[in-house]
Amino acid sequence: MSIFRGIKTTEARVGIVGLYSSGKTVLLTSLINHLQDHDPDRFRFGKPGTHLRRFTVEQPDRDWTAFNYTGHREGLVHTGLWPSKTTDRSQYVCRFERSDWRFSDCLLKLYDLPGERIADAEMFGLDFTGWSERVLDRFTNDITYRAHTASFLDAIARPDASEGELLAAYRLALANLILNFKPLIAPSTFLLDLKGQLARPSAPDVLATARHCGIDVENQFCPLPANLRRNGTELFESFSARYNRYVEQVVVPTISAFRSCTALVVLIDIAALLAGGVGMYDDNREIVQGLFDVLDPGENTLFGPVARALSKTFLPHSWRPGWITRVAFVAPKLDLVHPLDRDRMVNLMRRMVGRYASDRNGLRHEYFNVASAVSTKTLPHGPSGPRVMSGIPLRGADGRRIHPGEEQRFTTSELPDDWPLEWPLGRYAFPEVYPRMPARKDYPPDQVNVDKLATFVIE
Ligand SMILES: Nc1nc2c(ncn2[C@@H]2O[C@H](COP(=O)(O)OP(=O)(O)OP(=O)(O)O)[C@@H](O)[C@H]2O)c(=O)[nH]1
Ligand SMILES: [Mg+2]
Repeated sequence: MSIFRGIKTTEARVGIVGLYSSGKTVLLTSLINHLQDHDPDRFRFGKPGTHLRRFTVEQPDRDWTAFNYTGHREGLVHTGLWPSKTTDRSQYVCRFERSDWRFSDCLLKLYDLPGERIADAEMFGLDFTGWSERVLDRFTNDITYRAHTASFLDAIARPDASEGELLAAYRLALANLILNFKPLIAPSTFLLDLKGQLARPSAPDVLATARHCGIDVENQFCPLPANLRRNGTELFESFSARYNRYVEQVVVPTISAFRSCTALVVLIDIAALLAGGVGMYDDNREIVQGLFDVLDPGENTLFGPVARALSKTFLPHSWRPGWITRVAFVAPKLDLVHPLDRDRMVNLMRRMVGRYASDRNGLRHEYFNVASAVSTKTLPHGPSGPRVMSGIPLRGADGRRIHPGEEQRFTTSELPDDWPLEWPLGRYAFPEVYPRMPARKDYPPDQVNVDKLATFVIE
C-alpha cells in the first residue's frame, strides 16, 4: 500500500432497491448533495470530524445512463416538487477524498432503478418453466392472489384457449392486482413499459387493453401450466423465446449490476405498508426475500470466505469478484411519522425482514430510519391528540394531488409495536407533504440518519 494519498482507490458500489415511491431517488439526491457540499456539522460521515475534499463527478459505466442529480436537485428547489417517478435504471459515479482514509480515495458508484422492476428480479436465473411454476404457485395457493386472478386461472384450465385469450386474461389479472395494491406485478412492463410510459389508474378492463405484458405488444407472454408447456407447440416455444428475450434485455443488465455491488440499501416504506394494508406488506416481504435469493449477498458458493479474502489481494483488479457484504435496511420518510413512533419504524422493519439477512453468513446488516429531506415540523400536543405535525399537504381529502399551499397542521397515525395480524387499507394514514428544500445550491436539505447510513455502506 502506498503512503501517498490517491494512489490507491477504494471502490464502493451501492445499489438502492425498494418498491416504487419508496424514496430511492430522493435518498440518492440528498446523499449526493451532502457528499458534494460536505459540512461535517450537518452530515457526520465516517469517523467523528471527517471531512470530504476534492469531490468530482465521473462518467457512468458503459450501458448506464447518468443519474440526473442536477435535474432532481434543481427541480426540488425551483419547482418545489419531489423528483418525478424514475422510468429507467441509472448510475451516478463520483470520486472524493475523506480525511479518515489516509491511503486511499473513494470511487463511489450509486445505482437507481424504477421500483416496478424489482418485481422482475425473480426471473433472474429461472427459465420460462421455472418462472411459470413460481407465479402459478402464488396465484393458486395464496387466497388473495387466487381471488384477483380467478379468470386467468380459468383460462389456463381450458386446453383450447388461444394465445390472445390467455394474454388478455393475464393482463386482466395483473390489472386487478394493481388495483388491490399488490406490487408484485411481473413482467413489470405492464406497469411501466420500456418507453417509460406508466399505467394510468383506470378500470381493470381498460387497463388490460391499454397495456402489454412483455418487451412490447408483439412480444407478450404469460405463465403457462404444465399441460400447456409442451415442447414444440407454438404457444410454448414463442412464450419461452419472448420470456428469454425479456430476461436478457430487462432483467439481467440491472440485476447483474446490483449483484456485484459492495453494499445494498433496501428501502422499506413502513408508513406506506401500514397505509396500504396487509396485502402490500406480504408482497413487499416476498419481494425482499426474492431479491436476497437472486442478489445472493454474503458468502456465496463460488468464493468461500478464505478465497474471497485472498482474491481481494491476489487477483487482478478486473477479476476480483464483486459481492454484497453489507445490507442496510432503511425505513425512509421518518419525518412523516411522529417522533413518538420513530423507533417503532426500526422494530417493525427488523421483524419484517431481519431473518433474510441473519440467515446469511458473512453479511453485515444494520437498520436505519432516515429522512432524506425533512419536510415536516412536530407540534405540541393538540386537541386531536399528541401526534400533530405540520407541513404543506401534497394531497386533498379525496387523495388527489393539490397545488402547494399554506403550511397546515395534520395528525398522523400511531405506529403499532408489532405488525397486526391483519389490517385493512386505510386504517393507518400518514399524510404526504411537499418538500422543504433550501434554495442555496450548496446547502443540502436537512436529513436524519442519511449520514449514518452512508458511513455504513461506503466502507
Ligand atoms: N416527507 C418526506 N417525503 C419523502 C422523502 N423521501 C421521499 N419522499 C416522498 O416519497 C415520494 C417518492 O420518492 P422517490 O424518491 O421518487 O421514490 P422512488 O423510490 O425513487 O420511486 P420510483 O422512482 O417510482 O421507483 C416523493 O415524491 C415524496 O413524496 C422524505 O425524506 N421525506
Ligand atoms: Mg425513483
